[in-house]
Amino acid sequence: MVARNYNIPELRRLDLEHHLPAQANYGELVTLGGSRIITRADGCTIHDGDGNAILDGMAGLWCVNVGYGREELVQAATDQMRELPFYNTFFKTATPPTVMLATKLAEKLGGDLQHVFFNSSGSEANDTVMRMVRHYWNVHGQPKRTIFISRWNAYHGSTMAGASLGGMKHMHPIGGLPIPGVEHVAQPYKFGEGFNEDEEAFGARCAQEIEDRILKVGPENVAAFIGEPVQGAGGVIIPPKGYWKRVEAICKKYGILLVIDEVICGFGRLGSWFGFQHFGVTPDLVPMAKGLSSGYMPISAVGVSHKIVEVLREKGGDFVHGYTYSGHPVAAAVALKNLEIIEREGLVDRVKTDIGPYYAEALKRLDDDPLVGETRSLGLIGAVEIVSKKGTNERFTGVEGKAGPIVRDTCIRNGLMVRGIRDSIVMCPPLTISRAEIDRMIDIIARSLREAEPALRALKS
Ligand code: PXG
Repeated sequence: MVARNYNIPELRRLDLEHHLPAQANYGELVTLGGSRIITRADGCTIHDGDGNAILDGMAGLWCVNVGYGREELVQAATDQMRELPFYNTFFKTATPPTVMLATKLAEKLGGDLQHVFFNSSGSEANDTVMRMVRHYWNVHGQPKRTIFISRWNAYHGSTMAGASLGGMKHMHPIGGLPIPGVEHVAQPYKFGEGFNEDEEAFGARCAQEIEDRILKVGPENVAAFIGEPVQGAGGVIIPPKGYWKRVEAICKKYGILLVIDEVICGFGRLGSWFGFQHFGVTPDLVPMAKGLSSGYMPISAVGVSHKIVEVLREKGGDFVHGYTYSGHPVAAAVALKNLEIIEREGLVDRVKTDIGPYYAEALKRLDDDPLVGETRSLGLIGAVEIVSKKGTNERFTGVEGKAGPIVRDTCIRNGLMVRGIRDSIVMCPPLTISRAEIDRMIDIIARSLREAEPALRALKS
């Protein structure tokens, strides 16, 4: 494709003038003179309007699993738009791609997870979860079961329900959140909160906090526990061995539904179709988005167990919930084709047996860096913790939060897109990334750490 010629300075001016981007500091944007304009992408590389080619270590926003520039996805969208660009699923109607996608997802989810509700975003999926779970308990004769237990630093979206379920403290004041009925407990963040503890003991302690909270609020009031297999936006928090099995057992013990948010971990990221399969647990509901369409179209879904659907069928009446774009046929057609690509190219297995292990080895090259406290990864999601004192988890300012963005900005200047999360940088590249690209990623991070060191050391004063 021939690159279009944009007037970038004018776009940046208009961006400032008219566009309010997501999760931004609008004052800071004015100082910066507007957003970075990304104009095109191919493979694992994005291109900005200033002519920079940037290796996309974040797969867009944790989502472009099959990489950019997939003509097949363009074709799937075009064909579907020609045949039927839109129809809803409200009035006892469905469209072929919607039904076929639900069937495909049921196959991949396996077991009792045989039903699928569609939405357009991960946040909407979690709103659906909240309403469906509370409705289920209500019609199932246990109306007091309304409380959701979640973790601090979890990310479940940006809507009123999504951000409430999430445990990002800085998000809560915006809009007066959390809404009632959400309890937050410890995250299984060993490097940050269990540094000197035995791994399994730390995992057990975090799981115990869930049980303690259930007992505190009364098991008869608890509807569900929700968690990401690996917390993504929270900083790639990989739970200790045994943690998820313990959480599942606690949920079972008190008859609480287990919701596993696969918005980031689903579709191969951890080397399995879903993160819950990697950790060997069985959820009752599974919100998913992002990698479902590799970000080519906005679409999300909630996998729902048959046990829940049986109750809804028997006693649920009208489930008065849904979105105009629930099961959008073009989005569904693109998602179907995306899943076909993931299957045909064996991307899930590639992450598990080839590129995931390669990534883990490559990250270890950073372990000796004086600024690196820990590198960790699972499949193709990883983090580098930045510390002020080697061998500890001490941070540059003495408090959390400043180092990640400094190193991130340096990485971007050096041609690598990463996320800076508090005092870490995280990487979540497309599942198609090559070994050479991973090597380049690690080289850029190593170089950026050196370049950022003076700015980091200056933080201390
Ligand atoms: N659940 C999880 C686990 C997510 O990571 C959502 C739900 C919400 O999805 P939508 O499509 O409504 O955004 C997400 C989204 C970040 C960042 O700062 C992460 C997400 C979204 C925006 C920014 O890394 N994850």
